[in-house]
Amino acid sequence: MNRAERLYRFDIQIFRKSRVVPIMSLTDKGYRILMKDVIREGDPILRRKVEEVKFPLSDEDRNAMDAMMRYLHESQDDELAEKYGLRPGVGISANQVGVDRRMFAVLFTDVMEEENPTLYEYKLFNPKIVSHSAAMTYLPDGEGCLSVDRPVEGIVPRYEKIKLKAYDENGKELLLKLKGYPAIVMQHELDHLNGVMFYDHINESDPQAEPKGVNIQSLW
Ligand code: UDB
Ligand code: ZN
Repeated sequence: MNRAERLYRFDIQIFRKSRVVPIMSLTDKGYRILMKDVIREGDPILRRKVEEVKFPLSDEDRNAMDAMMRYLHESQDDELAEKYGLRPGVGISANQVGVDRRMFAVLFTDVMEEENPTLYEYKLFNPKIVSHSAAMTYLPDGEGCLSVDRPVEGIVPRYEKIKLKAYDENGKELLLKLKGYPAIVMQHELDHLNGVMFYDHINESDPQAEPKGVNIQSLW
């Protein structure tokens, strides 16, 4: 092997090595979350209770949250969703992308309001249900999850109304009064932070059975 050949082989080595080093991490500014970043059911990460967020936010926590909200926006843009193979999401929790912080992002309009629907675009930190209705509701078509790659049928009972206390990205306390679809989305995301999956709520012996002894109505 002459000198030129050796250098050539050496260059290839460097090239191959550089290819396996991640260029960017999810907690870096400007990261784009893809489906490969979404943790799927079966991974114990989704079953663990997640850690409180501390204020002021660290750069890592802020960047991760920004990436989560960016995912929701891009996944709801037909062109970008197609280009990057994103599943259109209405909400995403930090532990679904491997970040151990009690925070989630939501982006949706209330499907029940026909004209001028309210936009729910929130980055929420340390969320907590402070009170809820006795009455319950559920999505008639059931729920799905970005972390679940199979259809799961069955009634997922949710509180019809909740009061959610949370903090915004500046550490300011928020009290959200939610009803119907928005309340369902928030409960789904908050469950993730406690290691709970939507199908944990489905009646095992009869998935389409409404729970007994509770005031419950389908959302539509
Ligand atoms: C979702 N999206 O994002 F009514 F334009 C679901 C998935 C699992 C199907 C991607 C969804 O409901 N999109 C939707 C709904 C509409 C109108 C519309 C788009 N999630 C979020 C999630 O898994 N977070 O962890 C599941 C939802 C099921 C009930 C609430 C959250
Ligand atoms: Zn989910």
